[in-house]
Amino acid sequence: MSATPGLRRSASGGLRVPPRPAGAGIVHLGLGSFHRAHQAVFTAAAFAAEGGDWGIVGVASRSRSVVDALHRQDLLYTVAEISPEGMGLSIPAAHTDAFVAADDAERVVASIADPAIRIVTLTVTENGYSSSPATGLLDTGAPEIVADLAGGSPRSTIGQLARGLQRRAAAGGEPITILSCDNLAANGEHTGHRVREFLQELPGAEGAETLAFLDAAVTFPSSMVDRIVPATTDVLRADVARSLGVRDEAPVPAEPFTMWAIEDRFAAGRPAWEAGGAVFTDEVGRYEQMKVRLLNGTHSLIAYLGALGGDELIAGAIARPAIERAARAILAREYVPSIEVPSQVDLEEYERQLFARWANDALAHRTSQVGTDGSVKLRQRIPEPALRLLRDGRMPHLIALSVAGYLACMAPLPGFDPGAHARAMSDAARPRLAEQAAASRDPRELAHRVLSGLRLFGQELGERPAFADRVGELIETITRHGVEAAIRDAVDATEPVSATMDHTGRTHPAHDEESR
Ligand code: CS2
Repeated sequence: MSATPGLRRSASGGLRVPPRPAGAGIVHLGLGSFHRAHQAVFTAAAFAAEGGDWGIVGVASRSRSVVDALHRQDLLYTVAEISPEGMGLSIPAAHTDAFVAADDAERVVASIADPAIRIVTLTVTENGYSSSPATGLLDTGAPEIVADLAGGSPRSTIGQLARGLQRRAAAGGEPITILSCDNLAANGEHTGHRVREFLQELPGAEGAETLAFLDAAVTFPSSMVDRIVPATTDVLRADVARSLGVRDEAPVPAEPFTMWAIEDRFAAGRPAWEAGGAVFTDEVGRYEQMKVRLLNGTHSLIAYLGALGGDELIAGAIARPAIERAARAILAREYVPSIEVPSQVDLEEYERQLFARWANDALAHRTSQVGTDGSVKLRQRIPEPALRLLRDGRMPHLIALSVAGYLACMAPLPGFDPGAHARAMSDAARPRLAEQAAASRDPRELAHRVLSGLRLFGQELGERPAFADRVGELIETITRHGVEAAIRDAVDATEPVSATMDHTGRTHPAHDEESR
């Protein structure tokens, strides 16, 4: 590909385009904005510090626009770090190639089998692992899995991994690491199990050799990733063009904060990602739990309540005292008591940062983006902390409010208009939820149908009728009296916690955000 005159010219204009790895050692599935503002930045930092053939071959699943734009720009793009203080630009040079899986499915398999590739990284979203909502196991009835099991070029991520590893095993079995970077609890284990389940489904002994290879030479470390990355906009393209003096068609906006905690189990080496600030730790499970509940769980609450209240942006939503009150209450009373804090993390500082990150109004992070795909995202975020309280005989009122907000946005009952931001949220479950809403006489029935009938948030939460009742009540309050009344109802109903458990398992007096 020819070098982008623009981005090259910008280098002489002051923005440094760093050298990049000569060879590829990583295949990345999911060439979206998040990867380009997170892992690619860490990989560029690792190369600057230590060199190495750790270039990334980026694979987009279907979308051609980013791949085409990147090729026109010599695989370079800008990361725009945006805070209320201003915008900082950088160019992480980490990619050595990019292609679209839907155009070249065979190449995905060949790339995973290529002995030069030593790591496959994934950002395919919570949706991309083909797991059954009810059992959590591989959904062997899902059309893409049925097709991939039947043979031919795989289309699902799990099929791509399994077929790529199958070919790699047959071609000599060089060790390799598969590293999930999605917001799932125990994401490494989860990925490894789904790949094994796929191989076990293959007829006869077809999967046996690959399963033995997996045991001997493939690792699936877990990792916790964190950086808020909104969708790119034309405004950002114009801002970047003004600052650089040239046009970048694929810039990525991101907050300044970034974090990556990784389990150090790599079968065939790894880049020095610590050069970019990554933490290698045995406590990844704790980091994941903390992030998926405190950041993502509360994010969902803010997004649904904000959208219902007419807020386009997360920053606008959290600026409302009622929503801030709900966020502080869910953190202090329902999420923080459910986690074990990693030993290197100062929880108070982490929470302080969360509120500052959500309040970053220059970032333009939309409530509809965070609210999208709630059916799969909430499944990661809410059932365990909710069940922990329910088992204790306590009602998780704020988690119930999150689910009520979600259903008010996604499955409005006749006569209720959730507004434009709720309508802009997409979710594969929308048609099923709309059917349930149409068949329900009232909010309580809707909540029961979704939680206990569809088991949208898992088996166990579906067996808690009191929780569904509470969700139904809160939907009723939202639709009759508005979001603020529902927040008052939910927050006033919770009791402040008296103690939380620290990472050592010891309890200590809770700092209840509400009382600050
Ligand atoms: C957000 C996340 O869209 C969402 O559901 O909660 O994308 C969040 O911004 C990232 O996980 C931050 O690391």
